[in-house]
Amino acid sequence: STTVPQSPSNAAARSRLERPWQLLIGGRFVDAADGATLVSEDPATGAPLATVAAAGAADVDRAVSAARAAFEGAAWADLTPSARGQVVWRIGELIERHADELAELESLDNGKALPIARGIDVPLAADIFRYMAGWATKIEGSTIPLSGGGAQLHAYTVREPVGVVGAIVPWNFPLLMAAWKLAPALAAGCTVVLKPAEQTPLSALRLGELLAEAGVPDGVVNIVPGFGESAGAALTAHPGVDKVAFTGSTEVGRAILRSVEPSLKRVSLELGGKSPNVVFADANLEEAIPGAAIAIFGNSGQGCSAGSRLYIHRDVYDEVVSGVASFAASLRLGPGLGGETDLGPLVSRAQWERVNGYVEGARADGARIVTGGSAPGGSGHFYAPTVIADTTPQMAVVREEIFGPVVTAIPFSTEEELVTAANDTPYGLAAGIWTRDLSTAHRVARALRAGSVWINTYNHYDAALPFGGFKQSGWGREMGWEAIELYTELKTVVAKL
Ligand code: TXE
Repeated sequence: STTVPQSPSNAAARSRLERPWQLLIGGRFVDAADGATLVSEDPATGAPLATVAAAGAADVDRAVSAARAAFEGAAWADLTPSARGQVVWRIGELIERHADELAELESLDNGKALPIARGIDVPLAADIFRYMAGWATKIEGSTIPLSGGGAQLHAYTVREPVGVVGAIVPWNFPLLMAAWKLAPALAAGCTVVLKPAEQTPLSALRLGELLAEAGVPDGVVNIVPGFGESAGAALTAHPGVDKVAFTGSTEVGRAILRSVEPSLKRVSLELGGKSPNVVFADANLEEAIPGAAIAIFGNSGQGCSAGSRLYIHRDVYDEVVSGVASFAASLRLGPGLGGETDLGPLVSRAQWERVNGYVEGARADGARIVTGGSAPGGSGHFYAPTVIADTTPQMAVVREEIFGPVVTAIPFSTEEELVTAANDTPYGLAAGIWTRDLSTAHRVARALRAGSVWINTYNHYDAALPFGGFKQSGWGREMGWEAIELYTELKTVVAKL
């Protein structure tokens, strides 16, 4: 149907959808000051799913004040690191306890297949809280021997929370992207104003309802769904925000840098990608072919590290292209909660238009559509997984991030030619290498300019692994210890004894 959203089978998710969705400010759920709302839709049907309070500048201002008061208040600042770590751990436990409900809300709101939400998004979100909980007690400084001043001086460093964090997240992994920011920020002792994407605010708001039970004091986490140009821009420009943590498009990343120019607040950016995935002639094709297909078609291609440029050695080019194309054709498109679904719809009509525009552009430029390249029909924002061949390096489909289930298959002959082509991009988020040769694997891993390189696997994420981009893919690394560095300031203390 084009008018009725899918209905969750999980009773908690079903009943949650019957209650209003409001902003979380200072521990209370409230409407927007001007009463504004936005409508979140079910991408599988295009039907309205939920009406959600939409924050404006006044609401963001209230949320930042609440976060500032909480940052300075004893309830949070005076917690021992151990107690803070336990709060962060309990958030992970609560996510796990509510996993079925959160997964259904995520699948409905974003469109992704329920097994993906239940098997990837939700467990990884729980895991980052557990992982970061452990760091809360290990945020140490050092004592530093000095060259000048002799034995009369004692010098040391301490790591302190950066303060109020403005976190802005996208719609492709809504709960997980919120978790990647909340978990290290809270472990470090910061307070947060989180702005979910306007397309997918539900899972973050549901998480917000669980925070008090985990022991998060009022105002430590505030959640302000709203549009980018209003709520998002108000948050990045707000003088009460000490640090902006953003995941989204490179274009908005640039806008954020312009908006923080007067205040020079801290910024971390996780932006777009156009990641090369390389199949050498000696690769185990039984693994490389499905691996390359899942690397791009997983989450309907809506992943920043999607393996969107598939470089294949000429000796195995035809075999790999036809293998990836048949894998694509075998994927079952359907609604997220549909049961038999491998690939859900794209998140929105706007995203569908963007993806289709790239494919039509490639067709007009003379590229060959091996499979896909169209809507499979029916309502919802479905797009068939697509393989494109016979491209040239200058085509937009090779150069720009598509963020849909579209891969360009490009042949190469020598390793040198491959490395040059793979690095010929303004992005540098991730890369994949499929080979049985250890030396080739590590030599190419070293030569590729990318923040993550996967060998004989792809898109392997773990809370312990730093993730982020070279070049225009961003600033900073999320996850691992490096994420704690993003949410702390280092203070140097020198004392004359
Ligand atoms: O992203 P936006 P969009 C890429 C991908 C996709 C394209 C467009 O290529 O096709 O971006 O997607 C908020 N100040 N990625 O338009 O606009 C916005 O409300 C402050 C890659 O949806 O960047 C949302 O919360 N915030 C990416 C978030 O930014 C602003 C994931 C992301 O939206 C703002 C998503 C502003 N001026 C898209 N304007 C990845 N790296 O994974 C928007 N926002």
